Amino acid sequence: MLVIWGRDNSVNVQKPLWCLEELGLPYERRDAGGAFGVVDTPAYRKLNPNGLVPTMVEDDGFVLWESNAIVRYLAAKHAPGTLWPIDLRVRAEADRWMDWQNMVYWPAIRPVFWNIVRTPEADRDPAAMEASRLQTIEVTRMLESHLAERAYVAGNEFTMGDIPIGCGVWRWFALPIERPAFPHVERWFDRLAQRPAFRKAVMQPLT
Ligand SMILES: N[C@@H](CCC(=O)N[C@@H](CS)C(=O)NCC(=O)O)C(=O)O
Repeated sequence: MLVIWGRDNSVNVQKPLWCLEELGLPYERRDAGGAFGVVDTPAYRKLNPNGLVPTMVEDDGFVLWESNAIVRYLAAKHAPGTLWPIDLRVRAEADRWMDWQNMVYWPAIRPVFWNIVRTPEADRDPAAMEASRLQTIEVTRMLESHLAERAYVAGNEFTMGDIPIGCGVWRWFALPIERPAFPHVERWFDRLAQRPAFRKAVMQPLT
């Protein structure tokens, strides 16, 4: 059976888990990372030299790491025409927002998320938290204007492009922080929240 290594509270692990739930494929998730350790063992490093989660291992031993690469692979293999757009320009749009989540959105929100969720109150850095909150608002304006004209990030259908940023925006809405209204992002998020796969893999209390 396909195996996903990684703790289920990780934003990057939740991406392939959500994808697999959408696809209805059987898989086994094995705890690794954070308090579970594992990622520094020689056996794990052989699978993933980064010592990070997630790592996917297929039945025949094929190994893949990098969360967005795993989502792309699974979508291309199992869902061409739906999660994996066939039209090159639609697929490029999905790809773009996947990369944007990794390179722009997650670096913006990570400090405030990490301080609130993973750092004891006495050790938090209020200046870094505030800078991160403001930076997340700034970058979310891009998503807001993009979603003003389409239902999902790559057009009017749900695709793999919605998966990484959906995982990120769940954290934004779940954090106890002040946020301006982003009506288009909220409407898009409400659509995602109607998907059982998203609720199961992602919309869980932040830990
Ligand atoms: N670019 C990598 C980043 C992976 C990553 O940073 N994973 C974090 C969890 S979100 C991790 O493994 N942290 C160390 C740990 O959990 O022990 C990806 O998208 O897969």
